[in-house]
Amino acid sequence: MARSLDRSRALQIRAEQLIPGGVNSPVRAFRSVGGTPPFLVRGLGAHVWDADGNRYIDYVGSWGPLILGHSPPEVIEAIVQAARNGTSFGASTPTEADLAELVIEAFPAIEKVRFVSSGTEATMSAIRLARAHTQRKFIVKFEGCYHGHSDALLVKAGSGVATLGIPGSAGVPEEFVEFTLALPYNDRNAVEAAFAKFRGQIACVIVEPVVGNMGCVPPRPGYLEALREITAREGALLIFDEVMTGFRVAFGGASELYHIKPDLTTLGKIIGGGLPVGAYGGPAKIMDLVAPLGPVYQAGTLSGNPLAMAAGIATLCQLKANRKQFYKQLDDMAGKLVAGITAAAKEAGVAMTANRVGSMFTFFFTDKQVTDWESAATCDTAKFGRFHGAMLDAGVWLPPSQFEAAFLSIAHTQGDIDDTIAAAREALALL
Ligand code: HOZ
Repeated sequence: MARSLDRSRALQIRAEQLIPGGVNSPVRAFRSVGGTPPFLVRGLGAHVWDADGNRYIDYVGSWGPLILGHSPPEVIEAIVQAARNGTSFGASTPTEADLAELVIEAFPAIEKVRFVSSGTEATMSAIRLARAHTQRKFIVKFEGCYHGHSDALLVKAGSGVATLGIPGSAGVPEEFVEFTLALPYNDRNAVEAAFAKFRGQIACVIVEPVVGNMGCVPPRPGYLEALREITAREGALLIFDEVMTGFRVAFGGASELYHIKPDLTTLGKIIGGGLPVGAYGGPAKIMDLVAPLGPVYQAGTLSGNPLAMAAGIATLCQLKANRKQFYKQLDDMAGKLVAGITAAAKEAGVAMTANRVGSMFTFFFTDKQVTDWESAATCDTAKFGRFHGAMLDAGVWLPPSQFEAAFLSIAHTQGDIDDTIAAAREALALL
């Protein structure tokens, strides 16, 4: 039965008069799936509630940060305690080094780390640093990967850009992206060819080691190793954008899972425990090029914000305390969920390909294997939209885009998984 969304509808109408599209980030507008975006007012554990009182099992988790679920008591307590001492100083505070220590311990490739306020800032700053270090101009990114909305990286990007079918962005002059090479993901030969064509000119290769922003797309066996080998051979830096995968696919992110040591790593989402944090890090000899030690400028009033540091520390301490069991449980539960929905699609005769790495996953409405943007783009997005709407009606909150990954948290129970599979069975039967 369809839910009442009267309050959300009224809130959307008001917001649209004040905020472009009524949203502060485009995918939230539900443009590609249709329907009224429910306005959320509360989250607890694996569940969220909208302004009309409808409850949903949440598989967005704030787009990844909420690996512990909503409002975990330890994190909330840490935020409240920090807030009592002041919310921002624009000066150094002791907890910045505490979070830095946790990050450095988890990522052996990082000797020094700089905190910023978003993933966009992290990737933009890492690119600047790579260019300064190598004294080269070109950068390589991959089609369907999304590294935030800075000018140089908005080329053939995933996430909202792919969702809305925007090829790049108005307002970005061609000249600003003339040094950005966008290549197909999972294709070693394309990278070799680019390095052959632009020999000695490519500063870095930036990659989501497991893509989350065209939906979840894992690397082919040997692909990340190839990127490592080629960049090392050619004197370019390899940047792993682990904003989504860091502390998600393993405690030490994709670098740990695939045993690769990138030169620079960007982080976000989980390290902020639900508050706005990004980070970039790498060897001291490269990081020390950043001001005030070196000539690469990057700054921010809210960088290293004490509330965000507190939330991040509380979250990472939870993950670290029981990491083996924690990631195994996430993997098992996500495996059951994906297997159940895949079986339901088969029963219903719906062409669907599920991709999963640990607790990030996507149900692609296509009969093709999804390994890159070309294959992701074969999806029947209209069918996905109908599935998404039916799941919402049944109380399941999935990302409102075919080209975004879903996330499971440690708060999801077997009951949540069973209810989600049952909802999917009904939704798929209706397609
Ligand atoms: N582009 C974000 C996920 N990849 C969505 C951010 C948001 O709407 O909060």
